[in-house]
Amino acid sequence: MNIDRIELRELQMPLVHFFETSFGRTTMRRIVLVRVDAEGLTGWGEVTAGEEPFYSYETPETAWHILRNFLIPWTLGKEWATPSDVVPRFRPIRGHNMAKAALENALWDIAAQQKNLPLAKLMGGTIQEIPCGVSIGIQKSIEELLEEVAREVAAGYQRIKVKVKPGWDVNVLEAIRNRFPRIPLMADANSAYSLADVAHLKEFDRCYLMMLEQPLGWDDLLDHAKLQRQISTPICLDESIHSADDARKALEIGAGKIINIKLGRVGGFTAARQVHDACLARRVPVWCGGMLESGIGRAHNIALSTMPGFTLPGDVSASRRYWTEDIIDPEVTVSAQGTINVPKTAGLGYKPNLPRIEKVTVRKESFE
Ligand code: OSB
Ligand code: MG
Repeated sequence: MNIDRIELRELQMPLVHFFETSFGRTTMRRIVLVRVDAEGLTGWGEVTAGEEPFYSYETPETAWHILRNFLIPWTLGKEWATPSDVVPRFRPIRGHNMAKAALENALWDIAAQQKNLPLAKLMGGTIQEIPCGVSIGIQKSIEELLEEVAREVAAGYQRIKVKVKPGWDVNVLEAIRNRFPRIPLMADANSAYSLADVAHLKEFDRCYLMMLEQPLGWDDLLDHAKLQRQISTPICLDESIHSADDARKALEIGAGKIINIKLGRVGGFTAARQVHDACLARRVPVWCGGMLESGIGRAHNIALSTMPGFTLPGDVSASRRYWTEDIIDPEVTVSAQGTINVPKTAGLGYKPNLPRIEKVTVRKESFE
């Protein structure tokens, strides 16, 4: 694959409803898209960084810098046998996985089109209908949260995840449990606690959660292992896992029992597949996390979610939960059973809507 041209765009898209986590509230997304043109085909990737360096240190600005000044010049004008070949080329840059993933994933989109295969098939995916959950942010009141949970359960979603933080946790989870005794329920703390909170975290066990996601430090493994020995709720790691090696170390020391895989956080499809394989070999279930993606990132998440180890419902849900109008055609829709039908056409399986993308673009730059 010979890369002729790469384009960066920054989009600004307002969310249908604000999304609030333990680290803050998002109302407007800034999304950097990478468009790659190679041998008459076009591939797309999305930078999943948050607007502020709170989930991780990456932001749309840092990704633009790393792509523009390093990753793009290293990729342009070269012949790549497979998209995985960019991984060792990108390795001298420490971290910046979301910037790397956006470019590598665009190459996978092209590779799938060249082979006339859906991206899911190219990645070795076997699941044809993926199970979906939703991630519900912190709301203004428990009453509003209960209404939101009721709406998503009625829509068919197979599990409900709620964001928690000190002061909005066991009280909220118990209110949900009282109203919905049997729904598959989990909580995501985005690193809002420390080992000093063990007594409080033990109270989560009363709520019969499928799992508690990333209760402790974003860069911690050891304290999660100490916590897991003291609570019965399974811990799921998100922020702390950046590679298959991280996954191996986490599972060896018992830092968690489940891993959430995000393409951006681990640096693209090649690394995501390695994390998946490391977990599958140890019979550890994985699921696909979300980063409030536009349709481009969402389409990549759908392809990832078809790999056989993705046995738990992920945070991959319908476009309409985020956007009044998504940037792909058709939009991502979810069945009444809470599933997404994996597209069977070549590449992403959804067509980027170019006029719509142009309308929400606030800057662009191209490289030849
Ligand atoms: O921790 O999983 C997370 C969104 C932004 C940053 C971090 C996270 C999330 C979500 C939303 O939980 C998942 C989604 O619906 O895209
Ligand atoms: Mg999370």
